[in-house]
Amino acid sequence: MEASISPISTRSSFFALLLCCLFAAATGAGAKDSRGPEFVEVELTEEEAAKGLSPQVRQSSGWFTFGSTIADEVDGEAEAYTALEREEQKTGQKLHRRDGNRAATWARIKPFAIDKYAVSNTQFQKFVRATGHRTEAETFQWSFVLEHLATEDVVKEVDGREGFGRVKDARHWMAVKGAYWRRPEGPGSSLRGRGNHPVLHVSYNDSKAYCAWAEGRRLPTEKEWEYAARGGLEDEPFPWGAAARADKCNGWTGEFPSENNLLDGYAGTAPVNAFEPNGYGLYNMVGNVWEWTEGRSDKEKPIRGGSYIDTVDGSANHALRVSSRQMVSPDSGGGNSGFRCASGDALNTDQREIAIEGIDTSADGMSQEKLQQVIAEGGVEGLTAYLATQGQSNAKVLTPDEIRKRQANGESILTGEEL
Ligand SMILES: [Ca+2]
Ligand SMILES: [Ca+2]
Repeated sequence: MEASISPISTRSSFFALLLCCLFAAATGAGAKDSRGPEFVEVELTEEEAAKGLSPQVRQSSGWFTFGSTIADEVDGEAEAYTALEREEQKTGQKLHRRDGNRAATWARIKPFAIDKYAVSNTQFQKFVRATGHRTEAETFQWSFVLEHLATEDVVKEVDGREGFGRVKDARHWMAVKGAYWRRPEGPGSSLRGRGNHPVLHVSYNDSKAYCAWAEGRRLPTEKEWEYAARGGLEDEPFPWGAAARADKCNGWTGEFPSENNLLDGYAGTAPVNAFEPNGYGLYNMVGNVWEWTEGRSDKEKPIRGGSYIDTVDGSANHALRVSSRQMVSPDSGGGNSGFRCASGDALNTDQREIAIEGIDTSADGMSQEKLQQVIAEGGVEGLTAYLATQGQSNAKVLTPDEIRKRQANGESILTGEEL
């Protein structure tokens, strides 16, 4: 699959161009406060080791591309996400998003740490034993299971008179009575041989409960998750780079949903430490299981990274990209939803995103290195001041508030007309 950038034809495209240039330069030499491969593995404390928690990697601070600048998602526009949202508001119809990418912004990250692995069944079991936690799937007494992984008996039950049936627009997902983390494919299934596989059927609320027990841990914000998933690469679609390699992570290979040719070795989940880690030493950021992240709305929470039913090229279900996202209700969960924890005091919300519009990148003093240095040193204020001194009267730096306002109004931050 080709990753393409929109042709440069409008003022807004300058913005896209600038982002791409900046991002391409971000790992370059001489960039103060830019991120590089600066991460360290944190040693577990005695308490953490006793709880069997995942080792973590500590990330240094830096700036990065938050969201997708890749323009091949829907109708060739990087603004696909906001455009779709607008359309949904108008029509009241939920539109399919192959990759719910959001328009890219230049985002700052403060130091935080994140688990190397998704939380495994063995780890979750420790938590349940210690706390008696009852997951939401247990409270509801059913959960979603992929037909391909279920036994004939379970399929019969689902489609029978007493059965709960299937998801209307995704009939491969069955509502299976008695499916929960310990019985991932419903009655008759077990965790045998899957202690080191990611826990499944956990909701946002269940994940939060685990983090609370883990003490000092919490869910990563979307920004943290994406920063970590990128593994030090700037504006690449995958944690390993640009190539849509189906053998690099656990997705679906073969004709979905009937055939899985096991090109990546797994029809369902893989162990949490399967496949090569990314540049930050993190495993399975894309693929295997969707991972819960923290978001601002109480009604919906973001999940990231896709799962074993998704594909690197987006040919079936979601695209397994670092920018892919879905918003789902916090009590949802199923046979492909899991999580990993983060820690750190500075909750990296989207408070400090920066966008620039109307800039003439061909002018003097607008080189990628220079602008990056200015942003790194002075943030929004520094950049605004610098652009003014350079005679860039058309350029406008959007503050986080302005970006949010526009997004709330359904406007794309890439195509603002009022400037
Ligand atoms: Ca697979
Ligand atoms: Ca994952």
